[in-house]
Amino acid sequence: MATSNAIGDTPSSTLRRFEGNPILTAEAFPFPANSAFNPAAVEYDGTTLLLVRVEDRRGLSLLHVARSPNGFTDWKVDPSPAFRPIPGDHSAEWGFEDPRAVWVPELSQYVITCTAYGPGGPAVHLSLTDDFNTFEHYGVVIAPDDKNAALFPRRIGGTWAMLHRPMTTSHTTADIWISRSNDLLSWRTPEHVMACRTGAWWDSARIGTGPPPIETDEGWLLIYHGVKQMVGGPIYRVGLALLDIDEPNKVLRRCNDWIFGPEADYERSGDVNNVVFPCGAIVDPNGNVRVYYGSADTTVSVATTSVHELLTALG
Ligand code: BMA
Repeated sequence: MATSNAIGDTPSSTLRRFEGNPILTAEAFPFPANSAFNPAAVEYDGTTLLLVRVEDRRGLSLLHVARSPNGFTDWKVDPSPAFRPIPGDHSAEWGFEDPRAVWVPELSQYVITCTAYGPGGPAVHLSLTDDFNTFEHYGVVIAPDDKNAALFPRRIGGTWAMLHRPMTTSHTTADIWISRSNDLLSWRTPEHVMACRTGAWWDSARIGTGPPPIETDEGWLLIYHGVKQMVGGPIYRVGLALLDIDEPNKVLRRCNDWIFGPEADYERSGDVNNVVFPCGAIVDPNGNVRVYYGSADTTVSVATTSVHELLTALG
């Protein structure tokens, strides 16, 4: 599938935009929607399956399944949403946002982490499924304010581990932390993993995990978003780090430069300008990677790379 060398992409760019971007817009969904963005991505039943955040015309977000035979084109969306706001359930009264999904071989299930949004603030919500039709909802597993949660695909040192982004009023920045659990339900006190950088850096205001970490021979590859606060508003870009395979609270390497940022019109301009926000990555058996991301909080886009290129970028 052709990836573009327009908009500044070159063969040596670490991530290259698909020339058919954006791949999904609000019009694809079977109800009046405002926007479709920030999707989880997995391989399911021979298709690429995205769990897309779709904002309805009340302003509330739900999660909706879209499937493609090749991961780039011919998207078909399910007739009704997979997750929708729950009237009377305060934790998700305003909907579900920014899912990440990962296949967990030990459970023979996909684990979905997303933000449940309600009057208490954004919180980490966890669900299991093996068919994206019926879901076992564990509900809110980490209290507000917390978001950008992504589970590692296997136990590490005997326990489940999840990256997430707690926010406290006493901290002005927002960093990546890790929590551990024996049952995916009760999570221990978080340990700090990686901080925002300071001052003029591109990731100085906030950082958060993107897709679930990717296991490699050199460590866990972490694709993350970083935010710089500008006079004209924030800019969301994408960076890379490598976490120790056995002690994923340890950062082995971190790219100084961002590897991807808003350049195309559909990333520069939308409901929120200047945002690329990856939540899903699919690695094929040859190590090719498709990164699915929200563009300007309005549409879904995809860019390609490989595990080798990502590790090379990390130096
Ligand atoms: C973050 C999240 C994302 C969104 C991003 C840019 O805080 O809410 O859903 O894509 O801001 O607006």
